[in-house]
Amino acid sequence: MTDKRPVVIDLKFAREAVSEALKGAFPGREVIDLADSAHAGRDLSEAAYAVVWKPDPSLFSRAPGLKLLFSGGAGVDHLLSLPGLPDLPIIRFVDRSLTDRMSEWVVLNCLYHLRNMPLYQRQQREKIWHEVIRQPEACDVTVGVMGLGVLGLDAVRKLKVMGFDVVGWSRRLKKIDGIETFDEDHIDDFLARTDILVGLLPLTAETRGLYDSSLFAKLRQKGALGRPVFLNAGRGGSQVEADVIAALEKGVLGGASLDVFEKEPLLPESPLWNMDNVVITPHAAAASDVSVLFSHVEAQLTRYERGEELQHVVDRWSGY
Ligand code: NDP
Ligand code: OXD
Repeated sequence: MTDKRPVVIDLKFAREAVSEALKGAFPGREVIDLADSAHAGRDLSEAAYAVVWKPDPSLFSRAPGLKLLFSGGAGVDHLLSLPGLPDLPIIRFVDRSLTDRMSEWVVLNCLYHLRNMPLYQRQQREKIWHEVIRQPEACDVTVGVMGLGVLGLDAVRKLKVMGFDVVGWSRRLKKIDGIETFDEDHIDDFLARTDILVGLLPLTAETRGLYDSSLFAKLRQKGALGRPVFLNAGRGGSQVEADVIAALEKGVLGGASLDVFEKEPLLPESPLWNMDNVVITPHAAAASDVSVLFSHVEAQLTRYERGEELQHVVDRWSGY
């Protein structure tokens, strides 16, 4: 195959970022950006490829000739849940800078809770000068990372460099130097070791609602931090938010950092906003760099049109 067939863009990202990144992207190929009003009602029957983030499902009936679908992010739950999704290869976004940013978020938030920052922030607001005497070291604290894929593997290595004791959990057992790992059948052993739980799982039928009261109750109590802490930057659908709130209120959890929520944006009435020991970021742990995304898509299209094997193809059966 040698022809450069058109690519449709349906990315619910910041408009300026997409428009800027489209300048010079996909040389020699027609680009149909559905956010551009000039393309409203446009015939998409010639389009062969689509780059999407939370697309309008009508895309699939409007563009029946699609051959490949590219996710604008690492996660693909936004696509797999869509009605009328055709049975095409889905390629997800895997990128060094996205991975680095996620690890920054994870390390930052682990350190934030380790170093009593929620308390010091409150003291700062109240002009209180009081040093916490009991200060555990990173090596006294076990960080348990759920999900040892592209993001989890990078995060565990960087947490280790910071001195944390690190354990990891994934569906299939992984072998990682210096890190104790557990498979899906040994989740309770993993949780019993964990002081700071880090969620980096995709949202699938198996991971939906996984972070609930019964899971929080299995985390190590009376560890070096006193009470366990919960971090989630995977997907909000994996957390039962009412249970997160209850666990924080009852002291089963000593703190949390959440980048993802059951419903985004987080509703103004959520008690999470006002909890001193909770850090909230607006699904911003590791946003896609749109220029890099388009370069990744171009690289995969070159492979495809040369008849080479595609990379980062989603396993539809597993859901990630
Ligand atoms: P990968 O597909 O590379 O890794 C997924 C990991 O989760 C694998 O280790 C996999 O196990 C594990 N896993 C999946 N299902 C289960 C299960 N049922 N039980 C146990 N382990 C399971 O994904 P990435 O690391 O690239 O990304 C993870 C998620 O992070 C994305 O799907 C997305 O939802 C989220 N994300 C969030 C961002 C943000 O800004 N907040 C940015 C980017 C991504 P195994 O290794 O055995 O297959
Ligand atoms: C992603 C995200 O999946 O930003 O890449 O959530």
